[in-house]
Amino acid sequence: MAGAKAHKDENTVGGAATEKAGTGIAINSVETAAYRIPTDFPESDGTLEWDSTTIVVVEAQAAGHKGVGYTYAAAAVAKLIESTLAPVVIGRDGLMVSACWLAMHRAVRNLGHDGLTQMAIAAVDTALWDLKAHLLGLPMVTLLGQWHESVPVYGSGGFTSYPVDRLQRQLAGWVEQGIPRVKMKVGRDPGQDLSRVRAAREAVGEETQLFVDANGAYETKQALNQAEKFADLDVVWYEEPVSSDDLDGLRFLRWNCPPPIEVTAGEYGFGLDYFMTMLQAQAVDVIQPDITRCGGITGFLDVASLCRAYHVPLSAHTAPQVDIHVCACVLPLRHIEYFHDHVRVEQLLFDGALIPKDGSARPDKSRPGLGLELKRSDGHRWLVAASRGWDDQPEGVRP
Ligand code: SMN
Ligand code: MG
Repeated sequence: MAGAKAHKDENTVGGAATEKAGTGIAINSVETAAYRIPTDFPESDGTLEWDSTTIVVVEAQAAGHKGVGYTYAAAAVAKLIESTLAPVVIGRDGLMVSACWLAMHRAVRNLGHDGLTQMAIAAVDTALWDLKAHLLGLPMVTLLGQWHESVPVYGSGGFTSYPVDRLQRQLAGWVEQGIPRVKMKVGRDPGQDLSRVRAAREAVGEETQLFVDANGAYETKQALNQAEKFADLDVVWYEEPVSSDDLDGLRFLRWNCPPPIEVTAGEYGFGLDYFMTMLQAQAVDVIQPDITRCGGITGFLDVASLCRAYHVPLSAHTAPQVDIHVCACVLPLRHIEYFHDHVRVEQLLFDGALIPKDGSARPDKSRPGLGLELKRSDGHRWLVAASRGWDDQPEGVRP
């Protein structure tokens, strides 16, 4: 017995015993900024309405190199990172990302591991993986281990707030860009759903795979009834037909919807236990982890391994510019979501944002890490919160 302070985890790399050990490439700063960017049109789905998107960006530095990561969350996450996560990461070894993840995970024990805390961890973790790739001079796919040359994407938007002509133009636009699968929202006004899906089918033609996402808006039997009508329009993907907390309802629909239709969910998963429970319940045909929610690259790779074990394919939810790289390194990948809001935000804020070609996106191996550089001055007008180190914050942004 090593004494009263002995801790069963003291020898794990996130534990206190090895805190400053390693290569000596110490992380010397973790800075964060939140941007709120208005949408280009009012947006809604089956259960939520919004007119702006908030992204919290992290920049981590070591030995003169910089890594970038982000999450889509409330601006409060920037404060949480500054007060609670940055202090446990600064000074640690920039090559030991898992140790940093574990230290952050432990630091939020009393705040809870789900929700904003896990989104905060995701943003920092992604920045640290990007930093590590920069320190080693490697593209992210080389660092993580690549399975796929490119990742299939699906166009996603089709908001319930869109008039039919806008809905049709958006979905047809993706098809014109060579993307053979598109997703639209349903469930806000169930009486209108069928005619909107029919209009979408007319716009995208017979060859395009058509997905619908109800964001949990339906009751179970109502969802089944809708599915039978959607099947006539060759809908193949039924996302969150009922609440994703209703695993019995999802499983019922999975086995009772007309066979080409796959039932999917998983976007609100923050930790491994959530995904394990959903997989054990056999609730979905395809599971949809969101890398900006489920603990960043470290957490997402764990979820991908679970999917392999359960033989369930994975489709990455939102945040395409991180997904493109990480999902090229994930074997059970089906596709990634090319989500309208995030495509727009990531193009506005980052140099190096990739554009899919012929329905797939290919990681750029000529650039280290994620290949992204934050355009700080372009983002300035949308800044709503920033940490002390941020060099160009407008008056009044810091509390
Ligand atoms: C979604 C994504 C991001 C914000 C709101 C809703 C959605 C999806 O459920 O799967 O695209
Ligand atoms: Mg969804």
